[in-house]
Amino acid sequence: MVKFSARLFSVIALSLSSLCLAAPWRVVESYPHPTFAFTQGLNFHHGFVYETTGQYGESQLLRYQLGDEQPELLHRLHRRYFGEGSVILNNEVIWLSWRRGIAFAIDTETGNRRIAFNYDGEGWGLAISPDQTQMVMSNGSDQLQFLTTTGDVIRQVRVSGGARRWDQLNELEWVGNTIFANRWHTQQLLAIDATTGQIRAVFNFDELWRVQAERQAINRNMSFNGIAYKADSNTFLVTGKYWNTLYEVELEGWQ
Ligand SMILES: [Ca+2]
Repeated sequence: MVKFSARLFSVIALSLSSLCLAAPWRVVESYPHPTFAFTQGLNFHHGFVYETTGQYGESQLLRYQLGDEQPELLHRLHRRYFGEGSVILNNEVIWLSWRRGIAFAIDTETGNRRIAFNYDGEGWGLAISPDQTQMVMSNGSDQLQFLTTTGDVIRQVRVSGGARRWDQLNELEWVGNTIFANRWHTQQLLAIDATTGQIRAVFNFDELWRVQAERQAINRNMSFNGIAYKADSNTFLVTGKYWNTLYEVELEGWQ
């Protein structure tokens, strides 16, 4: 494990035109992250990270423990599918396939695959409610769609806060009545009221992106993405596409 420099413990201030939603975060630990992983879905379950990745021909379901250098490959999608976000439901990983409209279910023991359900439009991020009765899906817009666990649409909410448009919603995580959302091509993490869609807090992770840019030959597609709740410590795991580091962070001011 890599010990972290003290400068990242500083609070990051973000000025928003009409809002004061910037919220503090700090790194408490850092771990290796596979640099071949175009991170789309990040989950933490029974001591393991379950990560789904994207790109045609490179979409994989990985499993590893914090600190592991070599992830276990549970499943690889055919090259016609572009993997996206995922959740864990019972003993399966439910995994979106971007524009294909298919949510796959991968058995975490056998790696076997079946079709869980079909969806309309694009599938980007996915999260499951704490009571495991509903899912929420993003599609790259500023809308969040709530689904039953079998894929039926329950309702749709527009994410809002101030005058600006909060589109490009990507990877998701659901904690209590808050939905956390990455935004594609930004280093922002939003904390959103699950009932109303109102943004409660914005965490700006530009500082982590700069650290990664010093460690790796980083480019614009290596966006901050991936958020998983670690309930035992009330912390969050975050990373970015192709980053070599997975960070464990504390988030404040979102409840
Ligand atoms: Ca997640």
